Amino acid sequence: MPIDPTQPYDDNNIFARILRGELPSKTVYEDDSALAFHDINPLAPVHILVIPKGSYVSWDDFSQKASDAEIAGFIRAVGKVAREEGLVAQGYRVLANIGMRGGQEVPHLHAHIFGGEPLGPMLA
Ligand code: DGP
Repeated sequence: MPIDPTQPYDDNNIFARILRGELPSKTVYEDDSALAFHDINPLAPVHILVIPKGSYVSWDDFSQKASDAEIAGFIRAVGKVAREEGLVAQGYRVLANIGMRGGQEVPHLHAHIFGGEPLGPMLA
């Protein structure tokens, strides 16, 4: 069920609970500003989610309220994960769903990284 991206941040959303260590995840990368882990329902051979550690509902929320350092940290983390997964030479996709028409289901900003095979026009 897609979320309303204008809702207040829900401290008990799944990714907030993963960040607090209350739920398990297959972590592939972590630094001060971001956490990356395998998607529970992969849509490509490589399907990783990267989330900022700050409490932001969506890309819209993040782009308005996050500090420049948080934004830079998140973007750099996405690039670093893709490099570390060996995706750069063959290419990959970064995607963020936002709100109802975007099909966003988890109300904590996340970037999907897809790779490992030729990708069709849309994923997620
Ligand atoms: P989106 O539609 O952009 O909000 O995508 C949410 C993604 O999150 C979806 O691909 C499945 C994934 N997901 C949902 N719950 C969990 C979870 O508990 N663990 C992990 N690793 N991924 C999850």
